[in-house]
Amino acid sequence: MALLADTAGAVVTDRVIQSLPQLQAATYIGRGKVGELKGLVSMRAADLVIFDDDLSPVQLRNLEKELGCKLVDRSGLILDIFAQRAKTSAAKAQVELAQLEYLRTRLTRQWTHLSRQKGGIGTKGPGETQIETDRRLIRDRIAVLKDKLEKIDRQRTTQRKGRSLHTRVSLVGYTNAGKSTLMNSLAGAEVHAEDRLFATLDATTRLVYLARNKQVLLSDTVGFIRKLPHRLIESFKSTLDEVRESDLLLHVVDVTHPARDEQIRVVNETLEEIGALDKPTLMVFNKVDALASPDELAGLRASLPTESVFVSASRAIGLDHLKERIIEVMEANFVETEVILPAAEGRILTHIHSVAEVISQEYVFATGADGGEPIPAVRLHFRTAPQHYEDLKIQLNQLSRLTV
Ligand SMILES: Nc1nc2c(ncn2[C@@H]2O[C@H](COP(=O)(O)OP(=O)(O)OP(=O)(O)O)[C@@H](O)[C@H]2O)c(=O)[nH]1
Ligand SMILES: [Mg+2]
Repeated sequence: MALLADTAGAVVTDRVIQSLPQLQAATYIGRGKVGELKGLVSMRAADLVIFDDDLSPVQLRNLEKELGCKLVDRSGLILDIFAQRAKTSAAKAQVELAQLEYLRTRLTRQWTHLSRQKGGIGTKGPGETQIETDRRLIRDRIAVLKDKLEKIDRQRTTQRKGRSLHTRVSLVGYTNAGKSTLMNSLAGAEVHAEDRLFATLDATTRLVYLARNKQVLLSDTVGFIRKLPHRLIESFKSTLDEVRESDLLLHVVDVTHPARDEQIRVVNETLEEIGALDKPTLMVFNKVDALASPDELAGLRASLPTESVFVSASRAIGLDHLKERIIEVMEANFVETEVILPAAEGRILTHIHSVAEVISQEYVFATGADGGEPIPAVRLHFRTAPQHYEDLKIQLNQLSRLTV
């Protein structure tokens, strides 16, 4: 929460915590706490009170009135940060849509004062008319944004289809875990990374060389956070499609974070929510350089699942091992096959060599199904990714069948 506030540009002066057996419907926190908070607000001359939970419009209104300063709840704050950080037109549209959806449920708040003043009960006062006008404007704007996002969505789907022959890997993880830094180290890319939350809002995709003839498309995505507003997840659908359609996820964890385990849980819950929990996933524990001692790393290695990978994205430690693990996972579902091709089919032969791992290649003479003279041919035994195999099968089916 403190990091979120800092990211939004606020300076935190005090923190107030209350454990209540039951929430107060009117003010969320108890009466005594409201008084205490009010005292702090005036003593510090605070401009803003932030709640680490979502408040109802009524609670927001009541508390704002009592405290005499601006109030933001957790969703409101996260939306604000997203709005500040959105750079591309897609991210901006996604954030604005989420903001309007948030505002729509809270519209009454701004106008109650006016409507009570100018219009009596049962009469249609100017305040109420204003609300209706605003509602209509918001509805229209939401329709425009949804339309725009649908277009972007279609474009991105086409772009992704064009890349479908590559194995696709997505970086996922809690915000600030080091996803963009890892992307930069692996791809030699210049993706924006910083010690603030939600540095990345848009998916960026780069080609990463793992080994000779082995490359994947790696995508960096928006970070997850505890209690991520639901409407944000929905409006970022197109960015998150990248995750949903990946062949492999790299779940990046800040190993030094005190709430590490909770962050892992939150990420898994969010993955479940977007329907990507069943993807093959490698756990990547990042920032090992910042651990207190080598003993701590040894302890972690022993306590975490053996297939976990430990890296330092910023110091480029453990990246070779990570690449090997990615190759292993990729190759686990490779298809192995043998074909006989006319030696004259140079184009297909070259293609196979570029997308597959050739186990053996032998020059033979082969005859077609219709008999006839044997022709020079090549017998190839190779392994390749399922998507390449499907693509090759289509090309090979156009040739006549040869036997030796
Ligand atoms: N010590 C240390 N710091 C790291 C490492 N990797 C990343 N960081 C720092 O962690 C902070 C966050 O890094 P980012 O790469 O922006 O994190 P992210 O996961 O992309 O964050 P969001 O885009 O906000 O979700 C930055 O200050 C990085 O310099 C690492 O291996 N070691
Ligand atoms: Mg990032």
